[in-house]
Parts: sequence; C-alpha cells; structure tokens
Amino acid sequence: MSESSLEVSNVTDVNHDDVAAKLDQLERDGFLVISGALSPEEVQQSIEGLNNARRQGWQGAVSEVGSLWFDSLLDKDPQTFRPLVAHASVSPYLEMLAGAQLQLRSFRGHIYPGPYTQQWHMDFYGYWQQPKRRYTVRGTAIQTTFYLHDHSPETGYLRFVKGGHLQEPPSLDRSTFRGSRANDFTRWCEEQEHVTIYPQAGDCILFFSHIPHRGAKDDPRMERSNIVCHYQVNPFFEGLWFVSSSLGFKGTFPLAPSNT
Ligand SMILES: O=C(O)CCC(=O)C(=O)O
Repeated sequence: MSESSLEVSNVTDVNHDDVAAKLDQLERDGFLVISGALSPEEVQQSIEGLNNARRQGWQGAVSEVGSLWFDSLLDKDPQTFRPLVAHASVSPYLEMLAGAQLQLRSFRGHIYPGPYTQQWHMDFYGYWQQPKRRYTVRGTAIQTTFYLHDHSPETGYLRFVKGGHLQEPPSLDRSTFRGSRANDFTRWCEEQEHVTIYPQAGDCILFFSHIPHRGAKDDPRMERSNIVCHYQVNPFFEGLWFVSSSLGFKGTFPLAPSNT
C-alpha cells in the first residue's frame, strides 16, 4: 500500500518482539502504517457517522484549506466513535509505548469535501519548546489517524518530511504563522526529502505529532475523510502549541486499569 517499510498487517497476531521491532522503526522513521486496522464494517460505520455529523452541523469552522473538522464526536456519537480510542488494532503499540500513562488528548474527525492540499504542519508544534528543568520529562504526542478511503498516486496521499521528527525545524515562531499561508517553516518542509504514502480504507497511520506532514487530494472528486486520535504521554501545559485543545483529565486514560 505504500513506499513504507513500516506496514504491519494482521496486528492481532503480532507478538511482543514484533511490536517492539515496529516501535524501533517508528522511532527511526516517525510513522508506522498499520494496514487493515479497521474492518470494512467499521470503515463504513465511521463514514456514516461522519456524514451524519456533517448533516447535524456538528463541525467547527471550515478550515482555510477546505476541510471540515469535528471535535465533539465522542460526546455526540460515542457508540460509533468510542471503539476507535485505543482500538484493538493499535493498542499493542500504544500499550508498549505508554501503557496506563497514555492519555487521549483529543479526538477529531475530518471530511475533505472539495479540492484539498493541506499546508505543511505539525500537530504538536510546541514539542521543541518545552521547558527543560530538573524534574521535567519531555511530553510526547502520538496520533493514530484512521483513513476511510483508498489513496493512490492519482488520487491523494499523506506525506512526511523524512526524519522530520528527529530535528527541530527552523522558524517555529508562532507569530510568523498566518493561517495556512506559506512561511519559512512550510518552505523549509517543502525543500526537505519526503516520504509519501497512500493509505487504503481501514489503514491506520500511527505517528509522532511533531513530525511535519501534509495530506492532499490530487483528484478533487475523491471522497476523503479520516479520524484522528491524539494521545499524549507526560503532561504538557495548555500553552504549548498544539493543533487541538485537550479533552481534560478524567476518563482520558484508555489503557489504565480503571479507565480514570
Ligand atoms: O489529510 C491528511 O491525510 C493529514 C491528516 C493530518 O493532518 C493528521 O492526521 O494530523
């Protein structure tokens, strides 16, 4: 399905050593493709859930690049969307990455109805700006983005800056960012080497929220939507720049024994 060597299939069969090896690859490459993470039925339910959310008008504002986003799906339609939090297909990875310390930060659905080229961005810009003190531990955010439609070189993609999670990009001064307009950071991203993948319906891409990435539709007729669970490990204060607000504390530790 992709150029990546990180594809994982049939994750229910993976053993401890396989998961550990894949996480080594995640650390090296910044992302991991979990192929067939959702069944065709789960894909269909998610598409219908998102379309229903759109009909109900639950979306936030339309972004400048033409995507609709939905931040209240867990509250408004838990039956459809709750199973995607620490879904069985990704939980072996999440378990080994953070276990009970894993916190769901936010849950966001997207629909991309028209022509769409996302700006280069990171979901966790503040990663590189965390205070370093004697007792601080670097907060890390990891996301699982579930794709609901097939991508191909003719239709659409997800693209990463190669190794972009390992070095601090230049020009992250927030005051220089104006919506989705090009700036020194996005120009730097464009000049780097890239890795492009073509997720298929049901695939999940697990990646560090601080790796620069962009999604796009090359064929504006393509139906495209996805669902993103952002997780964080080690708390970081709200003022650190992140693409979404946090859900808060209570009930946001999906792998904790009591789910508190
Ligand atoms: O449109 C895409 O594929 C990118 C989605 C995205 O930005 C994300 O998962 O954070």
